[in-house]
Amino acid sequence: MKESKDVIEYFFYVVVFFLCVSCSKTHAPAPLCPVPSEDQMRWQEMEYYAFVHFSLNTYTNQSWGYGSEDVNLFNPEKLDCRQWARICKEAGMKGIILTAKHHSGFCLWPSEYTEYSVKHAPWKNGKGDVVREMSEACKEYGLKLGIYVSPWDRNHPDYGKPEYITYFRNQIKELLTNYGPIFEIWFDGANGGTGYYGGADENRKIDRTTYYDWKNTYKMIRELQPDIVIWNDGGDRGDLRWVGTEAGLVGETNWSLLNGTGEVEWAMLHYGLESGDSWVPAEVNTSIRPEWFYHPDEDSKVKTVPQLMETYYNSIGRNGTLLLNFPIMPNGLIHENDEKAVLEFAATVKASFAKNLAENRKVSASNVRGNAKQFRAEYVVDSNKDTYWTSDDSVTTPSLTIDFEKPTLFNRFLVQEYIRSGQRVKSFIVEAFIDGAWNEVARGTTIGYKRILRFPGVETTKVRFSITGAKGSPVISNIGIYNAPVFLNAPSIMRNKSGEITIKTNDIGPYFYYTLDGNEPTQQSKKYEGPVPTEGKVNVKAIAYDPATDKSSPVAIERFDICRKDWKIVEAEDEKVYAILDGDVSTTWSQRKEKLPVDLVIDFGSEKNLNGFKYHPDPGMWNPGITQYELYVSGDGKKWKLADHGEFANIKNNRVWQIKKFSATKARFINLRALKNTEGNNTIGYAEIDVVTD
Ligand code: FUL
Repeated sequence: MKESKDVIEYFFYVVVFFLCVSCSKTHAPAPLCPVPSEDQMRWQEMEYYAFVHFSLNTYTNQSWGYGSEDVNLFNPEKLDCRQWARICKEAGMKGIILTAKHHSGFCLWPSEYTEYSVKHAPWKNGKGDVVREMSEACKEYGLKLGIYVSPWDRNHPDYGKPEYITYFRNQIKELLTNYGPIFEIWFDGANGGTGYYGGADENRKIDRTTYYDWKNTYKMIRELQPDIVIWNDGGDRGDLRWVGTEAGLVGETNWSLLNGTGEVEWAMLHYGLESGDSWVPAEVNTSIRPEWFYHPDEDSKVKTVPQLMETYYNSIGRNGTLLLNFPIMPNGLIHENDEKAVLEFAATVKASFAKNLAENRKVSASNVRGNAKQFRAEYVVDSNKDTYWTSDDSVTTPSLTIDFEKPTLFNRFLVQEYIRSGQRVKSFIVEAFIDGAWNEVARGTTIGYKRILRFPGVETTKVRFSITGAKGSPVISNIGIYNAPVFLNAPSIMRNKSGEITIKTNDIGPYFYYTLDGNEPTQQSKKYEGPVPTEGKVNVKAIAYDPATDKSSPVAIERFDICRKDWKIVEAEDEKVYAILDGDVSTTWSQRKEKLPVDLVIDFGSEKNLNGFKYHPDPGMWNPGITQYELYVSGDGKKWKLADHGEFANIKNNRVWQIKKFSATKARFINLRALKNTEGNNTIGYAEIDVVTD
């Protein structure tokens, strides 16, 4: 009896064992939390969408409106949101985020709660509504609509008081109720400071961690728009994160994870946090021009295709989305240069990823989870984002081999994790089988939703993708191998203090051709053989040309004002200060004084007709730049007159040339007085100083 019971028990355990084994073979890997929500998934798959910056300060050439600008300035005689939507659609974008209210507080919709809006502007006799026109244009072009609504409001008298929160929520409610589905809401991190504030004209500080009571605001938002994703750089963690720079790149290592509470340091924004307890993926926001709002001086500074491709690889190619901004012109349209650039960019992206050389190729894996069909290696090349290859739980470093069966040339490797199962991969390598051996072609760290590696062209019959570190069994949904067209970068053009022009590039091997008379450079133009001496104002245009491929770069353009040869920095303690006149923004100088203000006095050597000046902050992350300034002029260095004062609004996040114009004045000396800096201390950093003369 006992024996037969033992036998039955034995068989029972055998059956259970086999059941368990076969079950474990067929089960998908358990999700490695945190994982994305459905809203975050939908958003991530959009990959690429637009920002448009348009407000009253479009009419005053400012980066940030102060809140006192006259609503009568707002009269975009050709405003056409359909033009914006058409361009974005043709550029392959999936949505548009509109600055419904920027820091000036001016509302692009006729808000019930303020008089500072389109309803008092001459445009359409106060009957216009840009948000409405944008939402209709998005609908017509099949694009999603997003809303930027600035928490900081430099116009509102109550900003800083609890009453403002009710006002702010009422505005959010209007925007999320009256314009259809909103895919993303954007709360800028710039919060508090000087402003008009209904005439108070003062400095107002708020505690950005508590002032807005984000928790309840989020609750209201999610009730009004259950599918929305929230971007917030200012307080409580939203659904998405800023990447710590507006220059158009996220870290090569990019975890879509952060901790739900606690301080977020810069590195966490840029690289994510491997051990983070919440899914907070990265959105890379950058402008197609240096600045966010339209400035006519930047018409020649629209990013070129190679620059935009660089941004593409550094955002979408690094597990981020790309939010690319168009500044709207005062007439209400996107400038033709921006349209041309983005359409060429779109065509280049299309050409680069036109043919997946791995598609439907033979693939074998070192390990397939439970040897089960539903996890087999071929799923990485089946063009289906819902199927994947994965390994046994015990195998975290498997590899895959893709067999081209004939020599194939490629220079891009794209890989995607099935992120519904969590972000798992910590590192991987790509190898090519050449002359009977595996040779490393490239290596990467994190993958996430999408990772693209670039490298010089390699010809091979077989490619091996090996995961070298992962948090669990890797879950890979897609692999793409491409041979993308390669471009020459537009060269950089600099003029040093003595007036010599230098032209250079990081690409290896090209020649340069240039003109100094405003004509377009070609191979028939002057060939660059070394520094070119120049005097006075010059307009330099240059191209790089590679004889090996017979390809030219886009045209680089720089307009230089008077030569800085005779300029002296008054009371300079050492020669290092002249880094700020050497034409190279990567060489910098800083001065630290007991207290603010901090002066920088320059003697031009002779009288000049000034009508503006230029300041480039230190492009490095930590050296403070000037945020509030006064610019004094003098004929003798003793008697001074204030020529201009104002702010360099957004230089902490976007360290680009700041150009300020003022009424023409004669001067031999200027004093750029720094009243405040980005860090609230007494150190002031400079990369370059220049002037604008008539
Ligand atoms: C920044 C703002 O201060 C800029 O003006 C711009 O709106 C950019 C997208 O965010 O922080």
